[in-house]
Amino acid sequence: MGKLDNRVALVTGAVQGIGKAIADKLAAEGATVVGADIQDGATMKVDVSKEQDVKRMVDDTVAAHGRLDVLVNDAAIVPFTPWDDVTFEEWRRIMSVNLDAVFLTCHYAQKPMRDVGYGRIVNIASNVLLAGTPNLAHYVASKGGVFGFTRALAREIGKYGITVNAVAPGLTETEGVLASPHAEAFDFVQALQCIPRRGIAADIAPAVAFLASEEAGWVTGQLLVADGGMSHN
Ligand code: 4PL
Repeated sequence: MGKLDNRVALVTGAVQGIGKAIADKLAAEGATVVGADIQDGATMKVDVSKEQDVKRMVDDTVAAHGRLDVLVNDAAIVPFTPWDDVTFEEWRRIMSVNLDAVFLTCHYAQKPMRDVGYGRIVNIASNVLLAGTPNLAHYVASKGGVFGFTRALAREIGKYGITVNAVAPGLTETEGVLASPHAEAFDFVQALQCIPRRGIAADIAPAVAFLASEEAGWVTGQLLVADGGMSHN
């Protein structure tokens, strides 16, 4: 008996990192998981910043599985650029993938959820929206937007049985992070945490699974920070 038995879940950014751990965890809890990604290896190949791709992703999920209970927005770009080197083009690209995509997926996914009066939306933010971490200004802005949108949408669609929450991971040891300049930040970040070790993707997935479950129905519009206590000051 899993907490997501008979549920259909759509996870974006599911091929690697935190998104893969989330897809695996939801499947372990009994869900049928559709993993969407722009990279090879996904159930569905999707550019979440493209409206037609997102519409097709939701339509195909409902056509294949008859319903859509859970949407997890994990797909994102994690840049590392001092803020005055951020070009407007780079700014727009981050906003497009990290924030516009959350609007698009919610826009299309809420329809089948609303039709049955049930849904769980979990948006992956980041604890940088609390800390204002340097070299990530555009990413911080996009994640602040994700949380703001989460709050507003929760207010508007709660009456249809849909909850909308965000999870804020801290720095997490993933393929993407290890291949980036953020890999240099682990010692510094670890010193700020209550729990002194590196965060891994499997630390984040259970928080998502809880918010995606039926029993979390009284929790909506919230930010669940899963960062080893870094943001607890
Ligand atoms: C604490 O989400 O949460 C670096 C890079 N450091 O992307 C993040 C921290 C990064 C973070 C993040």
